[in-house]
Amino acid sequence: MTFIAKPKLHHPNLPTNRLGFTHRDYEGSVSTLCAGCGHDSISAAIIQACFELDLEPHRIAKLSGIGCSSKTPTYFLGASHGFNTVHGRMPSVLTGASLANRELIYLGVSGDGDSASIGLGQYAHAIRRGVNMVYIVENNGVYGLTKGQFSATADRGSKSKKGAINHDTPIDMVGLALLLGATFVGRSFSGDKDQLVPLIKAGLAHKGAAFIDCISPCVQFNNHNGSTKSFDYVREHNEAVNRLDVISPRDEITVDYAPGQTVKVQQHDGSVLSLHKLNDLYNPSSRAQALGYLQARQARGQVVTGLLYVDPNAGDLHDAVGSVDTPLNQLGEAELVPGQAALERINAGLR
Ligand SMILES: Cc1ncc(C[n+]2csc(CCOP(=O)(O)OP(=O)(O)O)c2C)c(N)n1
Ligand code: SF4
Ligand SMILES: [Mg+2]
Repeated sequence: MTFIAKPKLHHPNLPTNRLGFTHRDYEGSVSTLCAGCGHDSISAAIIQACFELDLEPHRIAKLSGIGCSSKTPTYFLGASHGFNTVHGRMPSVLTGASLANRELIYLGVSGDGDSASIGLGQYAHAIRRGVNMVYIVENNGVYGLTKGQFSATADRGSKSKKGAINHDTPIDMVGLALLLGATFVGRSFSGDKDQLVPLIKAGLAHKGAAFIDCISPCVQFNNHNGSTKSFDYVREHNEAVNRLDVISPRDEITVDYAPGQTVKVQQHDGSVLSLHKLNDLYNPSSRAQALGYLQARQARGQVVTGLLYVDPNAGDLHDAVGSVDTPLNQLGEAELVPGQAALERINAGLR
């Protein structure tokens, strides 16, 4: 059994958002993942982010590949569009869907195996093309679904549950996203909802390729001594660069941050990203500094979390290819079959 339907009954006075939806309207089926799996916490954060942003569930399309992480879209946004692709192929299916209908909000959910192993090429091209999406990797360093083999993000020297040592160099998805041109790059930890929820909200408000690497311990195969993706390891080595809130412009803005500690970034949809800098030297608007900071902290054994880089004026794939605003399935015959004269003009332009 892959899912269990949730009982319809719920408390009559659940809080509602501006659309009149409760939290339950953003949930999916009952999770069948192992109790304590980090992926379930990420699902809860996605539900909370969409509830708080007052998103209409039918405007969201959630896409994933194969893995425990890629199963999770069944457990949130039950009233949204969903597509479970072949292993590692989520990015190209999402790219196609986005080109066909730019009115939907695209959420790609994947695993470290799905995106850093078999799907590495797919991941790279979706990011470098600036597909307008939030791409979340639920990163546990193993193939959880197929019994805990090391994935390509497993740290060198980390130990499997059976005691094997990983000798390969890990792929840092965050460093790679920066190199590939992602215009929003963040990292968080499944056990840190206070950081993760605003990060997802900010990613959803961003126009362009937003990438979030979320360390998500696998309680079955990667939560033991010697693992660098366990709850204890990440808690001990976490270095948060900033704290952020996403403030919708419809809300009265009541910010109580001390002067000089806040960077406000206007997003394309009008929402404001407010960064509270814990480290005065950290500047999330510099790609080069983000890369240097990551590597310097990594050399000290620290896992940097927070919003590492954002370009608030980023464009996306639609801008680059000049695609039509109207979803393709709403175009009429006149637009789809422009006739002989138009064909001749195109052919002449290619000669
Ligand atoms: C083409 C193909 N190759 C291999 C598999 C077997 N397989 C299923 S899930 C998976 C790895 C999943 O790992 P990850 O994406 O990290 O997800 P997790 O289970 O750790 O959340 C593999 C190798 C498959 N389903 N399809
Ligand atoms: S095997 Fe690991 S990743 Fe899969 S559901 Fe269990 S704890 Fe989560
Ligand atoms: Mg994994």
